Amino acid sequence: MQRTLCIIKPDAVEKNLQGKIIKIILDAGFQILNLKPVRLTRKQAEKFYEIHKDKMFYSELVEFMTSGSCIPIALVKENAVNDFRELIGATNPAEAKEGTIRKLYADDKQRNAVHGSDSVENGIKEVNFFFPEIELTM
Ligand code: IDP
Ligand code: MG
Repeated sequence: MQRTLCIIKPDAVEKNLQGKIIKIILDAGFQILNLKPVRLTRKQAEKFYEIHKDKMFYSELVEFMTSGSCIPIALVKENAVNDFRELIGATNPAEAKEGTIRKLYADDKQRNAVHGSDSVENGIKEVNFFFPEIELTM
């Protein structure tokens, strides 16, 4: 079993898509370990996306991720990391496959509805970032 972190991003929460997105995730066989609506502080968003700090889009990304509430969700499933990346689709919705969450609900490359961890190691790290208590119970 693997863990992966989903975040329903502010664009999707603003459009009230959280129910539809969570249904897709559950129908795909993921189990929710925990979820909580949060308004990220600038510090949290900067830290979470630290890996992108040298990219052109970094400050805009931090701006976007702190612009409204988002919903981090700790997920578990066999092969969770790759399966969730498949389920969300490409970063740019214009390149995302039919039926993926980003194809269905993303506005553009930045406002792309959901986050998904990109490796097993980051899945564990990112789940712990929002849900440190999970480490103690699993
Ligand atoms: P990912 O979310 O598909 O893993 P990353 O390359 O890790 O994509 O980028 C993290 C997030 O930064 C993206 O989901 C998106 O919100 C934003 N982003 C990525 N590339 C661009 C861009 O070229 N312009 C604006 N925002 C971007
Ligand atoms: Mg990424």
